[in-house]
Amino acid sequence: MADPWQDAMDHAVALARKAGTLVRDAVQNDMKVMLKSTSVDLVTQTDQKVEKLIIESVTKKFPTHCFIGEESVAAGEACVLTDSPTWIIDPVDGTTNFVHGYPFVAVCIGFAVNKQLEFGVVYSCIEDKMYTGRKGKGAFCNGEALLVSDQKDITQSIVASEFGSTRDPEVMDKVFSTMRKVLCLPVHGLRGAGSAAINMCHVAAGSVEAYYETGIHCWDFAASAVIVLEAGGVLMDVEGGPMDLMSRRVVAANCQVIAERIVKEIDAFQPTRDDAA
Ligand code: LIP
Repeated sequence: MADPWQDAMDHAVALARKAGTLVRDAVQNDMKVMLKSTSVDLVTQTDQKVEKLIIESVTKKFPTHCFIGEESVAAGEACVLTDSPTWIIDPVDGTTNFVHGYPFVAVCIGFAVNKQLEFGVVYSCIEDKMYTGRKGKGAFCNGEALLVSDQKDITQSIVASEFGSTRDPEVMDKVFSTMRKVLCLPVHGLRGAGSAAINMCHVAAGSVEAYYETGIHCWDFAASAVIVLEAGGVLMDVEGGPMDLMSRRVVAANCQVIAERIVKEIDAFQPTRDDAA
């Protein structure tokens, strides 16, 4: 049977590439940096321009489809995932990297129907790496199939995480305490690309065994969630149990054993959910 969402996925890949060119060009130029939720939560005109480009183009081609976009939500739109085909967009994941010219910046497009993720496209545009995942059909980077690491021993692993976009001392205490515990398992190393999506693509590609973070948003990880699963990985909530796209928390790992081992070390907290009214 023909794939009902192939056309949408092809369009997402083409749009991510176009948007990525725009982002890459903008890195060379002076940019106006604005602030969102905190003084370390940055946004630029490029974030806004790229999201507009994607939404306008998708609306023309698929007029009935819905959107959850990082910058549209920042501008006051609701963040509600319905059963309708929905494009979940992070125009620039790793905005801080983008502002500083740190080379991990991704255009992320996730797509869900009946609240189930169908495909994800993450274009790491400075590296020119196009990651894609289609439910039931595998994950790829520049056309090469992706496979998670086969490591089952956390002490032989690299784990990725981030410091996030808040500097609330209570949150920072939990972030550091968790990092300390994970490091002292011990693991081979702790890494962070500065982009949730790229960290998760590194799990899918087998270069890190796991990634966890609390405080991210659905647009940061919807697209890469499909890529991790299709590369053979697992997704979990930071307290164990199923991953919840609106919860702002995720553990992505190469296997269940490693995901569960990390969950044991996490000092969990619950930020305001993405779908809180
Ligand atoms: C960023 C994430 C990063 C996380 C930040 C932020 P943005 O996304 O990818 O991993 O630590 O809090 O959410 O804001 O650059 O799209």
